[in-house]
Order: sequence, then C-alpha cells, then structure tokens
Amino acid sequence: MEDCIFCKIVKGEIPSAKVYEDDEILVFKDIEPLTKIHLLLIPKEHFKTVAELDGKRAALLGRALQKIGALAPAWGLEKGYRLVINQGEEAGQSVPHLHIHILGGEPLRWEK
Ligand code: DGP
Repeated sequence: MEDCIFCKIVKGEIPSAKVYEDDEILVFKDIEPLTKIHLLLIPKEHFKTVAELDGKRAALLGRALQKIGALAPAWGLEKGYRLVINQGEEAGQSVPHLHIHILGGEPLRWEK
C-alpha cells in the first residue's frame, strides 16, 4: 500500500527504532508510547484486520505470537505485558495495517 505509514517503515522509507526483524515481521518502538515499554509488531505484508486472515496469514500471526513469547524478556517485559490489536474505527485503529501493541514495563491497570 503506497500511502501506508507501516508499509513505509517496512521499506525503510520512514525511520523506526527496530527491536526485531525477520523476513515476515517487524517489531519497533511506538512513536507515542502509552506505557514505559510500548512496541508494535507488524506483518510485513499489508492487510488491515483479522477479518482478512486466511490460513497463511493466521499461521504467520501464530509465529508472531510465538516470537513475542520468546523475545519479551529480552525486551524488558519479563514481569508481564499486554497485547492489544485495535480493529477498526470504534476501537481507535488509526493505521490500517494490522499491528499488535506490546505494552508493559510497568504495572498495567485493567478497568472500564
Ligand atoms: P492504532 O491506534 O492501534 O492504530 O495504533 C497506531 C500506533 O502507531 C499508535 O500508537 C502510534 C503509532 N505510530 C503511528 N505512526 C507511527 C510512526 O511513524 N512510527 C512509529 N514508530 N509509530 C507510529
């Protein structure tokens, strides 16, 4: 997608503070951190929501979750973390490229 900020980050056209990259995913620091540690994991392939998952993309997301589990301690998240995927307008999805927020580095509240 030409106008997608995260596709531009994947292509290196916009700089980002990367903490992990392989051939199918990228993890980098969120530019507007909500918690002491706030990372974003994106698939390199552009798609917007889980409604667009096929078998291949679902398998990729499974590997991405596995990677988070393996690398979270190295990112300073050994005490725990929260994963959030905002989907669509009412959830506040502002970038139309699927991304997993990885939040932590401090105690997180959970209330309405
Ligand atoms: P969401 O609201 O769920 O769509 O989250 C989008 C996140 O992306 C938001 O927390 C801010 C972050 N973000 C937007 N533009 C950039 C950027 O250019 N670089 C980085 N590192 N993060 C960005």
